Amino acid sequence: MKTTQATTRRALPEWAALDAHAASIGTAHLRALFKRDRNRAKRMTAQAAGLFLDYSKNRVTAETMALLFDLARATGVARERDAMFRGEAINRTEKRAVLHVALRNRSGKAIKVGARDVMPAVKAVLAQMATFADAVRGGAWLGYTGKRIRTVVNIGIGGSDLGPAMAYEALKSFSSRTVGVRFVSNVDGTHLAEQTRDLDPAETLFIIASKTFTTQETMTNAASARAWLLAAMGNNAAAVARHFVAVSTNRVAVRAFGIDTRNMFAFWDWVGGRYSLCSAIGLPLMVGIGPRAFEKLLDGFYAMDRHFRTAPLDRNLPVILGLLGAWYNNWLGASTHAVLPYDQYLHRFAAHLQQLDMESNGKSIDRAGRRVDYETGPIVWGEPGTNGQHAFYQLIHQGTKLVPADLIGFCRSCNPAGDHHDKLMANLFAQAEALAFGKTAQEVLAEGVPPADVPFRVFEGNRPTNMILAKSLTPATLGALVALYEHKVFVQGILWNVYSFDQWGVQLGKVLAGDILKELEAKRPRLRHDASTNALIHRYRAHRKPG
Ligand code: G6Q
Repeated sequence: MKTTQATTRRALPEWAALDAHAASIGTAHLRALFKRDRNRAKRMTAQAAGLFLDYSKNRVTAETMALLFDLARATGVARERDAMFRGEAINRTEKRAVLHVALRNRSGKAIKVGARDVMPAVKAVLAQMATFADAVRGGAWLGYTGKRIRTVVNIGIGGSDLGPAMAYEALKSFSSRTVGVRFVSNVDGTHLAEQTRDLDPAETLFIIASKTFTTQETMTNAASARAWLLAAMGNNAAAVARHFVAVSTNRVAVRAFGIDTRNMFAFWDWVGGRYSLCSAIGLPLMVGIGPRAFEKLLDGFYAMDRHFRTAPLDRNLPVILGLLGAWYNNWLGASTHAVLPYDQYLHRFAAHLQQLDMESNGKSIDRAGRRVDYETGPIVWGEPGTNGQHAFYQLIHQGTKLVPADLIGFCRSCNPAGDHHDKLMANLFAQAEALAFGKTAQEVLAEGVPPADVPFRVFEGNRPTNMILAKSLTPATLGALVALYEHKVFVQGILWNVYSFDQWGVQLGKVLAGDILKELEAKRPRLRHDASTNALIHRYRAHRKPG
């Protein structure tokens, strides 16, 4: 493979400068940093697309940031970003362009893959989605027996599930309460069974969402859903066309399933699964919130795209977050990154980011095909506040591990009731403050705590957080927020010199599962696995029948 980045990252003088800097500042306490620089809280902020970022509670100085921006320049972050927006085939291991930005390009300008402008096709699919969503929401789309559709069930997995499932939950306050949307992803039959057990097939419509239309989980669930429908429709195959639509790039397989290809919503190989929320993969979300709100979501994505493309590096939110993440990951020894939204509607946000980040940058081979000798993507996780505070925050406050965290909050609640929101926000601000500044032994003693108990009550502090604040959780805000993280992941992929847009690591397990499935189904299989796998398969075969 042609190498674009011949120098290893460690050999860059800008990397070495950060090594030296980390040795000197690594242990500096946020208490001291705030004391030393009275303008810090004002200076270390940036905003774009309705999002305000306060990054002052990070273990960095102005010099750290300057060195990090030098690294961004040295690794060509701006150059690579521009190549993505130009439609170059930057996904080199799969020889594809990476153009999720075209899906929300609201500029009216062309975006080309090769010589072809992709915008007419993007707009045509969005229009087709809007017509369909309006028909389902308005009751014009009827089931086979003439009943209105009351529930849409999206069947997909990974990128064809997590984005729309997260966003539907996030934007529930904007959603129709007459047409519900559910999501089925797991090949575990329990998922489909539980999501359909209280539904009337005559009022249910399935969206089969699969880029390839070959994914084992999705095709298995789709076949069972079809059987469930047909059992209620007297096995009349003609019912399928009124109860199934498809989102896919594979027209032949969609037709073979029995779906009318007029009810197929296309997308393209330059849309990666985990970056596909703004494509037809967003169809269940559009049914839920309606085409107008979906457009606002696209506006939010676009506003952040424009910011990422045009803002100087030192005021560029995705660049700042990407660099801070790298600072902890590569120089301060942190191996995880927590995302803690203070909004119940964002309860699936971390799950979406987990795929976005870990599937993109969970790589150990650099763009020249060498094993990296530095850390790459972190373990991403999180839960909404305040729930997490009563569970795992203990470790963040007083454990031995450094856990940098993003805290996300909204000034207005979607459900204002009494003083709930002030209490929620008080917790958000309090956590950031406590994590950063902690509580010293003297402060604990001054509270009258017996000296023997003091060590247990001390909070070291110096736990870094980014605070992201927005006015309220709207479709536009959500779009900006997701785009912020998408571009952060992009920036980090460049810093670490890995290909962020492939996911070969998913392959091996898929192939082995296919082989083992045959062995589970065979009468007398000859197992040739390792001793442990063979024994487990035997055990399962012996015990799978009840009785
Ligand atoms: C995402 C990955 C992966 C993919 C699923 C579903 O970036 O490529 O999560 O989305 O494996 O694939 P299909 O859409 O082809 O069913």
